[in-house]
Amino acid sequence: MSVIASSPAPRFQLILIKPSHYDDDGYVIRWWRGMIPSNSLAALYGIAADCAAREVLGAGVAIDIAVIDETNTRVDTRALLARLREQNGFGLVALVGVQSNQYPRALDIARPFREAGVPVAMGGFHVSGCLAMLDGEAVGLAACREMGVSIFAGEAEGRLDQVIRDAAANQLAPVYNFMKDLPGLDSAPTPFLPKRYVEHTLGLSSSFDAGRGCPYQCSFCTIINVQGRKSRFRSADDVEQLVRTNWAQGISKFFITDDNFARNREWEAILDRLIALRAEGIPIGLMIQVDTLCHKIPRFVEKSKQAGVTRVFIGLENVNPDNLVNAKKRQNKITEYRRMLLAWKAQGIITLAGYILGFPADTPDSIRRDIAIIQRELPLDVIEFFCLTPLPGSEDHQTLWRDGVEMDPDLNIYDVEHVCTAHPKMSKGEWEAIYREAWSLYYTPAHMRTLLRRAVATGVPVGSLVKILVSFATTVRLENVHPLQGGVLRLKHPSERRPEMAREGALAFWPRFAWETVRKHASLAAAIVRLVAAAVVITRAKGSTGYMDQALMPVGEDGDETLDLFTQTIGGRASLARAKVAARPAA
Ligand code: B12
Ligand code: SF4
Repeated sequence: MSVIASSPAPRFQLILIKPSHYDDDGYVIRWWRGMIPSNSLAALYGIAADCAAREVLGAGVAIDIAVIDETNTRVDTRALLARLREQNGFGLVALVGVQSNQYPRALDIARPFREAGVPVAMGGFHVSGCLAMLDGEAVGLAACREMGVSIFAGEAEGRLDQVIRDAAANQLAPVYNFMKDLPGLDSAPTPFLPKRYVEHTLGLSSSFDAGRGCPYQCSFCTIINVQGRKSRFRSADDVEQLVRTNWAQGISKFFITDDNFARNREWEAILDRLIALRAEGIPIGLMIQVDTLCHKIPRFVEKSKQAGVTRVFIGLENVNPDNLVNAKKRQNKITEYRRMLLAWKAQGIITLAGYILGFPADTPDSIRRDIAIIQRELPLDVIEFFCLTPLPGSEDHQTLWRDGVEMDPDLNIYDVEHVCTAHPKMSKGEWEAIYREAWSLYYTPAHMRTLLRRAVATGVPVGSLVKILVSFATTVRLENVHPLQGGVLRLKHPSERRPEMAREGALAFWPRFAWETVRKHASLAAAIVRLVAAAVVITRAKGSTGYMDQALMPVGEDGDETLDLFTQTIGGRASLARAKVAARPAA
């Protein structure tokens, strides 16, 4: 938090809070160190710092900006209220990047501020998605109106001035709706967080979105309905400037958060600029997110490597084409999966894939079969499982809502780790059980050894892979949260329990918390020792660089037609047949 200088004129206190959400026991998910910094906070900070520099409240009226990411910092309401009181309540609490699962927590954070008469505004995917797809009341938006929390739908670039001025005049509008007017990003303030905030996450990396929007139409996706399907992008000049600003504070590792960087129309200019900056000596390291056809874009994979990409997240989602068609994810061609993954492997880049469980054709047995096929036949390093969830803002949610189909009323569990609606073939219990089982099916000690062998053979950095495997193999089992919500050393406080759940006494809470912490860390230490030992043995083994298995085999001329990937499902056979027809030379 910035220090308030004593001054006779009140200074506007802009408090940016990114809420976390509650775990299954009702406690806020918070860590000593988070895994990944919040890009929503970085985006808002960049825009707010620009407002402060331009003195949008008038010449000489200072704006102090405080940043709190609740996943790694406790929201000390009392201290924040005292700070606001010192400035005669001149300020705004901005609840930033609030997702549906964070909405109940965001309201709980807002309550004491509203009771004290402090202006509060909320933005992010929940309110934007609801206003884009629903009637302006659903889901739960009435709670904001009742509490006097202002709803901001759309993007803050070019609009935060107005919100700050309205808050300063204590005249926030109940709703700001810019959903039909998404801003261009060229020359917009770029995401930025001062180092003192970035240090609350591991690995000193920051983030930026080089663009927004995706051309595809996946029915479970909220992004296209909030950020649109047209590619809006930052210029290479803006990206260079943000890299330099970060490097000035010693940060050169970035997560580019575009949901599909391969469809950012400026990808090549941006990568070329990053390549030039690396040549200058800035040790840029990048993680990007792409689609399964990215390898078909000439030069994309190679330039990604040259620009410093070390990890790539791919929206694989499923290996059963029937499920992909059902989700309108027709662009995912399973016949291309191996080519795409091998293209990244050829560059020594770690591949991570999102995999959704609970599509209509899924059953516990089909999921077990598909995971085994992936292990055997796809050269993929890391997989993350999610439950198919009707996220507010998605077409799936809109359809169920319109049809009056029952969905769980507790938004706190819309975190893609919980089951929120019925499935045609699995009971809720079966679905929940196979979600948990999937993690242990994939991350077996034997398969992790195979992944390490493949890494040694393909030049993937083994140390980095070990770190990721530790997190993905243990977080669900030990912490009961998804690795994307994970961190180091879980922190809890009795006062941070969901108000709907009984507050525990100190004597019950602290001894149990201490014992849980010791138990979990002993188990974590054992997992680390096992994996590191396996990595050392495998790296030193004679002939390790020549390791080969089914997954690493080059795609055959026959398109691998005997693989289980294609023979085990009707859709798989049909996909292969279609791919063969497409590959046939024209008569
Ligand atoms: C990067 C990312 C992450 C990162 C970092 C989190 C972050 N928010 O930066 C990581 C990997 C940690 C992550 C984790 C998760 N994520 Co995520 N993530 C994203 C992603 C790809 C980009 C976020 C981003 O930077 N967007 C760009 C910023 C600038 O947009 P924005 O946040 O909407 O903010 C703009 C406006 O909304 C507005 N605004 C926002 N707040 C405010 C406040 C005020 C007062 C005002 C005026 C304006 C304003 O102005 C901003 C600038 O224009 C989004 C998808 C997307 N395209 O946004 C998913 C997304 C936000 N994530 C999602 C989910 C579900 C999760 C997880 C729950 C998954 C899981 N189980 O682990 C966790 C939750 C962890 C957490 N604590 O946040 C969902 C949320 C859907 C929903 N309706 O709730 C999304 C939309 C993806 C999806 N599947 O649909 N995520
Ligand atoms: S490819 Fe990804 S971002 Fe694009 S529509 Fe599908 S899920 Fe959404």
